Amino acid sequence: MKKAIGILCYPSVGGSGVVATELGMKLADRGHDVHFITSSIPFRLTEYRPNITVHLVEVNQYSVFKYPPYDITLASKVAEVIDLFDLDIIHAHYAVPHAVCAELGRNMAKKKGVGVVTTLHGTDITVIGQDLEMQPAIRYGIESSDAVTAVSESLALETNITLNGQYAIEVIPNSIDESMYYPMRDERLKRHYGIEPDEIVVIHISNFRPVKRIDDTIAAFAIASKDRAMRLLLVGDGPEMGQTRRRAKELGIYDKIIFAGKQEHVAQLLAISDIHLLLSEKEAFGLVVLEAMAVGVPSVVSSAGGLPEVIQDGKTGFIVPTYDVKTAADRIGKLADDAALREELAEEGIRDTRRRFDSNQVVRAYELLYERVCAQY
Ligand code: GMT
Repeated sequence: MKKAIGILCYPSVGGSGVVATELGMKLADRGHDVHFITSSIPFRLTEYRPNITVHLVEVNQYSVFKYPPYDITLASKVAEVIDLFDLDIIHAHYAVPHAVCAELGRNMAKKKGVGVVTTLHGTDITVIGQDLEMQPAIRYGIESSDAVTAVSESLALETNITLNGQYAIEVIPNSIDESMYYPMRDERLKRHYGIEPDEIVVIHISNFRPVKRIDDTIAAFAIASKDRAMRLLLVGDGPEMGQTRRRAKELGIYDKIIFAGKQEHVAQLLAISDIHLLLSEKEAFGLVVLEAMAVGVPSVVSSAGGLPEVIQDGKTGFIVPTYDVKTAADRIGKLADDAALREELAEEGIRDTRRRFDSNQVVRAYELLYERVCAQY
């Protein structure tokens, strides 16, 4: 049945924002009324849909407050949107602050019986969850939600371990926009970056936070590229960028690296790549691995978090122990030397993306969850 759904998410670049926005667009395509309640227009909301409304949370900077009251303003906006648009459900992406604000907002609203669904994306548990000061807020966000989902089994398990809880967390994996990420190979961009036709391109895409272990990426590439014609395409920017450049110089591989900077659309960059690399120490899902897989680029990933739920070792890519730079280099070399193996893994990856991460199946899973939650009221 058609529902009015409020979505709380981080609108800026990042997997959780992408997942939430694309879910909202798919829900709108299926006839639901979707209301994004965020600090700015979600960057992936590129197409107009009459049944999507964005409600901006504008925080006033009163001189009496030392800190701008963002969370309270968000909760207040949630209450306003519930009453104005007769919302049935609020879907909060991240326990903190969004699930907490969703709960506060529904209590402030005049309309009662609004459901709250929370999706955990990782950082709220694996990073913020380690902060004991924040644990009561995370627990509150989870416990006050009518249903909680996690993007991987690993995250669901880690949530219960971290919070010492026994929460029933349903796993609904991430999916991608299949109209943006599909099997493609387009060598034209190579010329722009000065890449020779016979050079193997290894790509890493991230927000360059310490959790992504860029040092390991650089070190593994340095070993693998020693006697091979290879380039490393680094896409993204963040706090580790300075250290990455320094390390690349120390290892003598600076000239083999292309720094593409922060990019919103990475499909074209994946289309000139042969191997994708993600050696994070924590990763709830790794949306970029799925994007690479959909385009037809096999990944070498660490065994952290939910990555082994996305990649099947030896079948759709390679999984190496976290922090094991030598094994990562070995797998990169193996793929670099064997075009047929790359092709085999890529083909199986494309099939697996369609089999296990089909966006229609994922949206249907959320719809069924909304039905169940609404039936409680
Ligand atoms: O990876 C990040 O640092 C960004 C973060 C986010 O908020 O987008 O990503 C998290 O959510 C993504 C979407 O569910 C997952 O694919 C990422 O694995 C997860 N990041 C971590 O767990 C570190």
